[in-house]
Amino acid sequence: LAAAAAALENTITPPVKVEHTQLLIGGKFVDAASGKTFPTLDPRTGEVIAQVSEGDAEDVNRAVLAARKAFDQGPWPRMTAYERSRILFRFADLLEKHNDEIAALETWDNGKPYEQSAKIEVPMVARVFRYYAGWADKIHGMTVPGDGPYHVQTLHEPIGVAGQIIPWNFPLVMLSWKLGPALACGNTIVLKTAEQTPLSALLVGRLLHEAGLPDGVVNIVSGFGATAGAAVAGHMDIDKVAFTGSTEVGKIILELASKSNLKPVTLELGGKSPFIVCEDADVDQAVELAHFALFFNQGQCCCAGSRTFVHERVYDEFVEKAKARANNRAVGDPFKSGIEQGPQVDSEQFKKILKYIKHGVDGGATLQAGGGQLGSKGYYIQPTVFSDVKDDMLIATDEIFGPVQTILKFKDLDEVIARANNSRYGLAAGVFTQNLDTANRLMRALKVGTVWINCFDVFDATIPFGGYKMSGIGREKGLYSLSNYLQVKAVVTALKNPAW
Ligand code: TXE
Repeated sequence: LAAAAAALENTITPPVKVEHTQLLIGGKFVDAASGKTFPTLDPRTGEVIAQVSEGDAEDVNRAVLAARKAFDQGPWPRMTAYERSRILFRFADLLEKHNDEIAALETWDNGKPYEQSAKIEVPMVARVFRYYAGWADKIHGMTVPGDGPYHVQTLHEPIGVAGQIIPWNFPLVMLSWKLGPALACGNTIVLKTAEQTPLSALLVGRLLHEAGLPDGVVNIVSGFGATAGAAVAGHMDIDKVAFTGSTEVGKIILELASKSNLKPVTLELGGKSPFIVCEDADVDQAVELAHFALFFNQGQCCCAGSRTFVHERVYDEFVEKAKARANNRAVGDPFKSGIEQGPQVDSEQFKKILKYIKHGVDGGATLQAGGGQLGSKGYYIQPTVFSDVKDDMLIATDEIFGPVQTILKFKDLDEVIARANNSRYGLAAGVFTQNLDTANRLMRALKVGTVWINCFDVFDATIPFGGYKMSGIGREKGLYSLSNYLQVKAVVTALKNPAW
């Protein structure tokens, strides 16, 4: 750890220039109406990367006007679905062409390892857009056998102007899950990025236009939640809102939607996902997968396997090996090759995580590894492992959203099912077993939106994702997300001569 901390003193210069810092409205980069800007910070140092235009309610209004015009009068919903699909395919090609530049911006703003941005996330974003490009010309209604002398059909129409509010943990991946289906269905969009990570979306916004997207179809407003975000959720002329973020803010979004125009809402919120290691597990493999399930992306995953339940028969061995694995985790400047963990995104998250680590220690859990800041600048946290965690400790009930693994012991399946389900969240679960009956039982009993069996964080564009309980409403990705962005219109035509 001392060597890792010392290495943090030399900050690597990111291999990219920041080109876009203004809002993207009506196909043009423009200043905020107020002229205000806010700094976006490098999580490695806390230093300013760039000043970014700070959108507020007035800018959201401008963006909605542009999106409304593009929807009501522009070519996007009117062109053939095949043309829309070709623009999205061209955009995916441009993402690949600019892969390294986009990845560098993402890492600079967010702190995640560059190799993760460049080899996993930007390629995944291109894949998501290709997936939805493929759907664009396969979205259609049905002919329905009505009861009377009528020809009954359904038209699947775009909803109109979609408002989308995204978080900072996967800025571009979240953008793709939201823009992909909305665009394939022919909607226009006002996207509010997270205030911590505004940069990559602006570059990608330019590429969308280079690919041929008409002006006003995608408008990007950087800014804060209480101003720009609330203006999106409460807007009278936005027809749908999709949000990913905290459960607390998810409730505010629903309220703003209901108090304004009752726009439909999809929410992807927090989690406290169980990762269950059964007695037949190969302990080495289970340790590695549980480690990945929690520590991936600095632990900043809504679906992180943040309650590691381990069967008593393998518990002691598991704890020893989990501790060793955490102590071996490569933490450092995310631009350095071979780094597994960079800094947390900002000082707020950093302080929140340290507060939970203190709760863990004060609450009587056993600190096996880590437990504090790494180095003295930026927002790096030592990979931390707690054992002897009890269900009612705050570290076992709350979303920590950081590199803190909590290990709990269990005796049998009935018990672990009840304890795993005893959470206000229901986003995901991991199950590690070689026993088919155990896997079958757990996959049905767990009240969560995704169960990963002998794997974790598998996120194809094709697989629906979303939560039970307070983890959200609706599903993103896959076929399921298209219905979030479509209206179904029933058309009933009287038949003059029903006989033939
Ligand atoms: O989330 P917020 P924060 C969880 C995680 C994290 C905690 C707080 O536990 O520690 O939330 O993070 C916008 N009206 N997740 O504060 O505030 C905001 O600008 C409209 C889980 O960053 O929910 C940003 O764009 N919008 C999560 C987005 O909401 C508002 C990912 C998310 O920010 C708003 C992130 C308002 N009143 C955090 N207030 C996941 N599910 O992956 C804020 N926003």
